[in-house]
Amino acid sequence: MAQAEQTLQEVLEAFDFGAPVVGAIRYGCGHINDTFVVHTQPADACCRRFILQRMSSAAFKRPDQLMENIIGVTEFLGREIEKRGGDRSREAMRVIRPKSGADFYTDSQGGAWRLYPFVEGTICYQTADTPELFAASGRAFGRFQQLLRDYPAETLYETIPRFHDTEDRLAKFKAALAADKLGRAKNCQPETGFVLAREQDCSVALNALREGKLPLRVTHNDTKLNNVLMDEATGEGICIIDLDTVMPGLVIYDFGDSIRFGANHSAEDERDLSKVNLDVDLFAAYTAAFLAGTGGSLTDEEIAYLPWGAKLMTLECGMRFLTDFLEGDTYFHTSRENQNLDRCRTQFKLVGDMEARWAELEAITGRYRKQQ
Ligand code: ADP
Ligand code: GN1
Ligand code: MG
Repeated sequence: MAQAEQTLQEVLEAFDFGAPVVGAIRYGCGHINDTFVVHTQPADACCRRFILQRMSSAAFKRPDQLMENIIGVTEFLGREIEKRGGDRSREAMRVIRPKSGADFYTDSQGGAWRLYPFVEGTICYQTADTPELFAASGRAFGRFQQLLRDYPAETLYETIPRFHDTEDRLAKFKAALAADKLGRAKNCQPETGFVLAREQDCSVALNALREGKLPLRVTHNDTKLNNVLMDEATGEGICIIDLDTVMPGLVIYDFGDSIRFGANHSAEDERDLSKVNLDVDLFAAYTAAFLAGTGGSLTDEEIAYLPWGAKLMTLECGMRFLTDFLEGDTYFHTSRENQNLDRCRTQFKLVGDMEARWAELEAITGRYRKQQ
């Protein structure tokens, strides 16, 4: 039994669920945290559900700082949503503190746990089957960006230092390749060559930031389709979840990571690469919706760099999967052999597609520049 299951009973007792707990089971498709859904049975109402998570100690070294960020951000979002006449209980996450009153619970093994209400009446999709669905996620992530526009960025901790620093990701990949501690480098030579041929690319966004062309904003940094809950009734993206990496970043990262994950019709670990193809119509649908969601607040330079956001997030993520493969699959959850290598291959296939269709991507985003 995994460690998380072993300590579950202790953790359940640390929180007040307001009704007897009738079960807790693993939930969702996240790669990072251990997520459980907890069912409770109030005496005079239907079952109430909660999301209980053990935060990944591999990813997050300071759960205290992480939770301070999340509490600050969720409370801020709740107030902004209320100001706009929204329903904060469905549109914003809410942290439920343990009985101790602390921000999270630390179990006897040192694991850090947090609790949220389950946002009912929503669906979490793993692939964007229609442009409408993908557009709805884009509006939601764009709106998220807008809602946090005035968040005091200087109060946010960097929960994972240099998270989207692609130059640093490249350096970490090279170090893992040189160490090759499991002898796996021989199994990924084409992928290694793919990265090394694109070393210069890894500096494009960072150079633009250093040159003052792209501003730092408060960004989500992990804008996968399965990090937005869609309203079952309306199909709109209502609640952005997985706030672990809300930090100062570039808006092109948020745009790009959504494209990486969602602008194709295959799973991230698909083994048949003939099924992995960039869908430019989905790219176009997302672009329009994301920019509308941000309220037209992006600068022309930011819009110009959107295709780079897509390519860099995809290249970077592929490099991260490859690094984890070389290091023995210690960061991303895996459920089968070579899964991280398969994930890396889908990412690089998509990077290749983006390169081949670069002019089309630039033409799509270029339409939204104010100065033509
Ligand atoms: P990870 O960092 O591991 O991806 P997430 O915070 O994204 O963890 O949670 C994993 C999954 O759990 C999500 O993709 C979603 O399906 C589900 N989930 C998380 N929070 C909620 C919530 N408050 N209400 C409903 N479902 C949720
Ligand atoms: C992880 O937490 P999750 O599963 O939404 C990862 C992202 C990667 C993604 C790849 C904190 O996202 O950065 O892009 O997997 N999150 C963290 O699917 O590392
Ligand atoms: Mg997630």
